[in-house]
Amino acid sequence: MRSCLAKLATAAAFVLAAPSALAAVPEPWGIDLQPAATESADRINDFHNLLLYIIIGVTLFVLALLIVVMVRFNRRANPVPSKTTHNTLIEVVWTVVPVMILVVIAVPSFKLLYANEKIPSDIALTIKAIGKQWFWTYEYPDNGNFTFDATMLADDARGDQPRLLAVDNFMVVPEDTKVRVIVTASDVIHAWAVPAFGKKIDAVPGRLNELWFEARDPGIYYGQCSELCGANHAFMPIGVKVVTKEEYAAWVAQAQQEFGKADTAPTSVATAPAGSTVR
Ligand SMILES: [Cu+2]
Repeated sequence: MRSCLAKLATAAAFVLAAPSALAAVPEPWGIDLQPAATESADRINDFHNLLLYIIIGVTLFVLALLIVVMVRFNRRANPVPSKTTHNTLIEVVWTVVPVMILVVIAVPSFKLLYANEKIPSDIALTIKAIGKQWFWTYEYPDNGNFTFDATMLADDARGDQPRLLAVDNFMVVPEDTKVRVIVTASDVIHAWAVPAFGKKIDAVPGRLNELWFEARDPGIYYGQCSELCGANHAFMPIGVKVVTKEEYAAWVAQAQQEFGKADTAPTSVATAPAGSTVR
């Protein structure tokens, strides 16, 4: 009992000592994308901005045409309309120009897709995320194969964490490390998504999907289940805590003590090992 309390104290100390700066959360009245925490998210933000410039140009051009038509060709200004129905040059132009715009969009789009989807060969850490109704289970096969659940904390228990995003256990990863997340589900389709990482992938029962990220800065990054999965879909947030490599090693040592092995993962309250979340 005493050692159990000591473990809890260690865990609490770790949580309190860890960087408390919220690195990426939705903000009231926020209109832009969350600040990027990975190179993938940088590229997505850049592509988003490119599209924004293009769409502003197209919209202003169409607006200008509309104004010209309304001013110069209204009934009063132009009482006798032209009977022209075809103009080969303008028809070629309004076909070719949009095609060229689409090509300008397509090239960086395909490059971005490839860069984001291709799993790098020098992955340093693999974590498995399993979507369940309605929480996430994480397994750390590279660090002794421990496993734990991450459930949402209710309003009276969330402390400083944001509402509906607060979790009892963070998925902890080291900074500047290429992490692969293998994503699956045990009941229905969920989706693992963290906007600041620029990552989102479906969690499909009986199937392994994978994504990767390399977070630059320590901090806490939140996401949500992004596939409608049932009544409590809105209440299975994803909390990722990025820490320094030393802090990660300390967390692993403590997590190996605190959490059960993935191979004997509890499926019911009766077999839940000490320290795991009982529900
Ligand atoms: Cu879900």
